[in-house]
Amino acid sequence: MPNASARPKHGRRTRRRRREDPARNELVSSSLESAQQCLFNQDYGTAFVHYLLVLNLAPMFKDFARESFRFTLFKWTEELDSVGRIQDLFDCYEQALELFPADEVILNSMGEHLFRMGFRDEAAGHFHKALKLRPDYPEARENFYRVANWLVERWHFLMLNDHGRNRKYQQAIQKAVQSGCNTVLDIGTGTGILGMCAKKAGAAEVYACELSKTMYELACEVVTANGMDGSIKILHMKSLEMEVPKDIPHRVSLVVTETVDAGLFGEGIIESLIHAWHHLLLPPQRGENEFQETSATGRVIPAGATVFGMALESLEIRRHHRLCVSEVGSLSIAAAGELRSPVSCSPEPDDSMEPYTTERLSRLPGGYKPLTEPFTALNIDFNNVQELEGLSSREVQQIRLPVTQGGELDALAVWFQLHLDEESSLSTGPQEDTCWEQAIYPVHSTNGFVLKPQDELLVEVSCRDSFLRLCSVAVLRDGHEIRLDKRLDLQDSGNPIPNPNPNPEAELCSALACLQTDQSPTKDFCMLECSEMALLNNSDYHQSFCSALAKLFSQLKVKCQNKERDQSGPADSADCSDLLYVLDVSEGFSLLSLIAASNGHIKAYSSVEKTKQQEVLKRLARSNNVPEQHLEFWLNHMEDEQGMLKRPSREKLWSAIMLDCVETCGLIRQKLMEKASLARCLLEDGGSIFPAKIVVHGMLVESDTLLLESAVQGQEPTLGFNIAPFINQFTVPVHVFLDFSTLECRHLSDSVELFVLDLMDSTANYTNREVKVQATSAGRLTAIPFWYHIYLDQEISVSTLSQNSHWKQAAVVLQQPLEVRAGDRVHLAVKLHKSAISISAHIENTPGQMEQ
Ligand code: 44T
Repeated sequence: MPNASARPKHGRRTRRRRREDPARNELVSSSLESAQQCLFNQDYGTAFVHYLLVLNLAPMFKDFARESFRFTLFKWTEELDSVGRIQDLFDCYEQALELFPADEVILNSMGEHLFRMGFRDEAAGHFHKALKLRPDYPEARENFYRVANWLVERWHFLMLNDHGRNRKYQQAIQKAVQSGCNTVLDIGTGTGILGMCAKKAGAAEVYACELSKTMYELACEVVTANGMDGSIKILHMKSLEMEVPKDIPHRVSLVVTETVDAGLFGEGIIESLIHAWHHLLLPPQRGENEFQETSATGRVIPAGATVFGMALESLEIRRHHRLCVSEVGSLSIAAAGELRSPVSCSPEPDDSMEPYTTERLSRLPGGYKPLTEPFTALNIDFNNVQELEGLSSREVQQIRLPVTQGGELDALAVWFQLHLDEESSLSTGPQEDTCWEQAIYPVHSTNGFVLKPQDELLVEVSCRDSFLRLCSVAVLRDGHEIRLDKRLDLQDSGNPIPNPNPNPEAELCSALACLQTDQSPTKDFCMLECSEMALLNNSDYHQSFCSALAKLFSQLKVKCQNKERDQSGPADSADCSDLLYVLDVSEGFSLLSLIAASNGHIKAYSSVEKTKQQEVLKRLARSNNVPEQHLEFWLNHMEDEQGMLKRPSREKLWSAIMLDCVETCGLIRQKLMEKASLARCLLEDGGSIFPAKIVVHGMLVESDTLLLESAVQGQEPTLGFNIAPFINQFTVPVHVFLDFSTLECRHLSDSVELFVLDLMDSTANYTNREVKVQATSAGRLTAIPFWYHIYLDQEISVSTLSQNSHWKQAAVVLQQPLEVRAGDRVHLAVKLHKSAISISAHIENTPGQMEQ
């Protein structure tokens, strides 16, 4: 036997590898073959596993197999998605990204899944990465803009542009550090600004934590760019998970934070501070007279807050939170039962309900009427852990408020003063010249009850699940207490509140419907989004549909009768006694299918998905004499959503298809044109899709507000720090959810037609259009707000700008403002990519003017 152990090691290794190679190669090639075969057989799961094996064993095939691998991944994850195997789906993406970490298509697609699942922050991160890899990748760009708009990121621009706020925080931090607080933790650091203030003020140790991945990465970039990467330790975690000494070596003497939302507690500041006092902060200063070294005690900036409230009347709030009409289109909706917006702080706890929504009262369309003076709802000391802990168990506080002006009680509005220290505070009040929104606690059930100046309003203030809750419970009038929170009580007490639906027949139907489904009308309610509620209250919209549908049906009837008359009746000819088929593919809750069906002789398909909402539609069908079999729920019959627009049965074609073309936020719905061309193929001769056409209108404006919300403005560094270029990467060119009627801006032109989307004729569409607009006054052109005229047919249209619209508006904000003089002709290059609009502007006859 030769001396085996004396053999050189590398020789052994080489030989072993050589011996393994054929087997490995064989495995690779047979797996590749299997992958392709499975792909051909549409067995995507197995194909995916084979590809994983191949590409892990033989990375040199990556370029060759990239396209098929992506295709397999997308098909397989689509399947996993449809059967709810979400964890598996994300595992597949993780594995794919391990193989192709810089593949922008995979990153973008994973972002889309994340977004759909509600992980917006992570989704934004993926779209952002995809865009960084390929800045001209339009899909990722469109996705990123949509997500960036969804995130609360806009606040960061507002905050960083709010010089008053920045300076006050800086001064308070500086004072604290100079008085001896030399170890600092910034909770929810965002861009890192407060942590950097502490460092600049001379703090020896600064820590910061941030739970959002996107913001954490941004903070790291900013801190590095400002030369502080060695001196501020940033952690990607929620402060509640932090421990001493694992995450920070010892307790700190100062916590700085601005984790507050419009309702003060919505970002969890109470839990964060209770946890910080127990685990991260040095003990608080004891008595006032007792001297303790500042560096040995802990404190918090802000030191506390005072919360204010006020009752108000606002039609805008009302129409988003309760039903204000008794008829929608041709339908009586008394039998609908109780419909509620998902915002309520009723005494019965319900997880799905937000206790408040937010509005900037100064920009509320139609304004608001204060019904009481502002009152103090709560005082809280952030430096007193017992007080923080006691908040949830505090007794419900009842406040009696004299009504100062008569009106309908629509909401309680809340704002606060944030006391940074003994000297300095910030206010989020509606009168202040600040950008902050107020919290709105809508009132659901006043049944048209009107407050009078001699009344007193009874408001309950409490704190549950660390949310501040305000509830108007009763009105005191002439020594009587009239409850506002319980409808049954109201009826029992025989109080004077009128019934808004004095239709006994409909009431009876409603009662019957409730009996049949064994539901009590007071306990069981159907939840609608605020925008769905506003849609129901939008009479013009439904009336327009009613007229357009009736017109179409009578045209089709005439056409059919003509045909019947002309043809001498072979079996396949039109039979006018046949039902017409109508499909409503609106997103969310829609009554359009029922409105169509109420025309008689129509079979309508609704896309309403939620069981409770379907029940409402069924009840309404019954009470409006629509035969049960004439209303179907499309998605109940569908295995996969892909088949969405397939016709109901082979021999029937759709007479009308209703598409939901504009999102509440003011943007054209994604994939609208694809849906429209699919829908066109499914129409019977003479049938129509609604809308037939959309005309985009816009206007040139100067608006500083829009600039402040879109990017950190000016060349000046923020508090001396270089932050703007980093956060401004998240700038989006299109602003959404605007109220153009109350936007502070100067109009620089009349409104103009920007674009036409013909949904009935795709050949008439273009993706680029040059529009010339005459400036009517001089100013800085900063933005072009836009809205839509939705043409149901050639004559009937609805505008998304109308007063009772459930839509908001959007605006393109130019990267560089353009100085215009009255009379200038401004050229707008309007582009539509998929459903995203972009606009650039330049002035005619001024050579050298840069395009935006
Ligand atoms: N609110 C301004 C500031 N976070 C933004 O991920 C202030 C709004 C404002 N990170 C009225 C008045 C004002 N641990 O990036 C976010 C968020 C992060 C945390 C780690 C935690 N426990 C948290 C909690 C939140 O902090 C950042 C800021 S919170 C967003 C508020 C005059 N309306």
